Amino acid sequence: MSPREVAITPFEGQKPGTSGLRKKVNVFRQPGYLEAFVQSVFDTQADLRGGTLVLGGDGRFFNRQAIQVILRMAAANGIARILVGRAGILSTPAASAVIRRHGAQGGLVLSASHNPGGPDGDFGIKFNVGNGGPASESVTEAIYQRTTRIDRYRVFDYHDLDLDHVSLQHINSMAVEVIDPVDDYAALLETLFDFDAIRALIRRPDFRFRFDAMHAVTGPYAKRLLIEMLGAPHDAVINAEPKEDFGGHHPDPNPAHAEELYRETVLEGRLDFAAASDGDGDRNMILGKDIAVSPSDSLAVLAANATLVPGYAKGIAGVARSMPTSRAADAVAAGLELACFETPTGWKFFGNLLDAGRITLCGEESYGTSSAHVREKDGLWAVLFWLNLLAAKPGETVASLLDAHWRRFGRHYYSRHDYEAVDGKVAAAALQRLRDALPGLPGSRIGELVITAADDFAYTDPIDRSVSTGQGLRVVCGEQARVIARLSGTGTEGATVRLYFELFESDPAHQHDDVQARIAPLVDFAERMTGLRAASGRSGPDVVT
Ligand code: VG1
Ligand code: CO
Repeated sequence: MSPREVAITPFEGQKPGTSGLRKKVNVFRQPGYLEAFVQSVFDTQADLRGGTLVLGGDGRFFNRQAIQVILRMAAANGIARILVGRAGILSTPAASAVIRRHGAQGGLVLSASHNPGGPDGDFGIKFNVGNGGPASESVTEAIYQRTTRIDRYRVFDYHDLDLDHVSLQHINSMAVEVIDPVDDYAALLETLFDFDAIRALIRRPDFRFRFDAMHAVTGPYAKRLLIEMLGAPHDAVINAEPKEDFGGHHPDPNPAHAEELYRETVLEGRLDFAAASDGDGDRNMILGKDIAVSPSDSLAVLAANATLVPGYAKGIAGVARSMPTSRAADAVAAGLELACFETPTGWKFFGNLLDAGRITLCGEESYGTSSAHVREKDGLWAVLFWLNLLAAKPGETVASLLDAHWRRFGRHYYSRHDYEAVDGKVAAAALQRLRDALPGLPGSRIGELVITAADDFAYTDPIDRSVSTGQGLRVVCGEQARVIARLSGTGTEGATVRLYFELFESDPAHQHDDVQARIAPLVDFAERMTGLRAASGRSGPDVVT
């Protein structure tokens, strides 16, 4: 059998954003669109030829069709072996684990994460490299450059493979191994946590616990880990059936989209511990009775208590957080004399630090936390970590753990305000107003707070010295506060403006105030500087987390 070459012309805008190429399903269904991007990956990533590629996705609409196309193209492009998750399923952290465990040269992860799915929803594709993590900016840029010149793709004419059973099949000489999507991942997590202690906690009748898989990819993973391996009751995992359209919801684990779980746990106090994960299983939301854990605080708490967990008992090398993530982790790093790094938004920026052993834990304010066990953020890992902490500290609750943490390290009040689907020009102009004002801001005040620095964040990778500019506007009031503004790089409609607010409080007597009330002066300042609400005709943000 010889491959067929199909002539195509380049598609505009195949530039990966914060996390891969994300577009409306309709865009991806244009003839040749998916193929043009995938061929650009194969054309630029020479070590895939003769190598192993991992393939799977979050199960959203178009996942199965895309996988069949990629299999036929991979065979035509000289890939020797493909590991594909059964039914085309691999959560993002599981894909990372599989790449690492099987020494693959890379992986294609099909997901638009928390973006809605279905025929009118979003689809996405991301290339991960041999360390299991998202490709660096230089790699995605090379892929993008190739998409602007692509003139053909290579494919075998071959029937669809049966992906619903673990099996070994072939397309020409390429081996296609359909693997259990959970096995490698579950085996890896078992090496990190004290499963016996967690089992004992989960079985306690007074420990009311629930995990919401949001009809997304984590259902099978949560069932295996939480129910089969850790003995949780069957009804502890809800919405466990992955659906192509996520049941019509945003599979986004935050108080706005996991509304019911939030109400029952935080507002009504009917559960002691609740958690949710996103479309592709890399995000996590942690809730306790009467309290929601801010993702920035979650990273800080995990870092401060890591040695209680077997996988980290020997201590952690350091922590990293994305720039907009609150400096709660920095406070822990300073207190425990750990290295601490600030990177741009997006998991790809943690890869070099993890590979070099400079950090063990890392996280983002967007409900993402993980460690050196994989090169992606990992939702269920964070859930097991919290459960392990609670198991290791009998008598403590989520609320008491946070309380003790704030007393020791201070509290960073934190909130993110998203303005979604704003007209692109309006959004750009609003950010430009702030950007223009930055040089004049140091020395001026926001109420009592004095602005000490204001800039457009640029990052020099400490390992490979690569430079990334334009990573978000930040206004800093010493250790006291920050206001940050940036444009989302994952949306598919108009522009999403993210405003981030952080305020430090060291006095335990004032660590239990209303978050929005405390940051209100910062919110007013952001509006004065950007004019975003006025220009976009909005009375407030679409989503507050
Ligand atoms: C968002 C988050 C960022 C995260 C990215 C991918 O990006 O802010 O922290 O890494 O999504 O996460 P942006 O550019 O829209 O702000 V996921 O779970 O959507 O792959
Ligand atoms: Co995700």
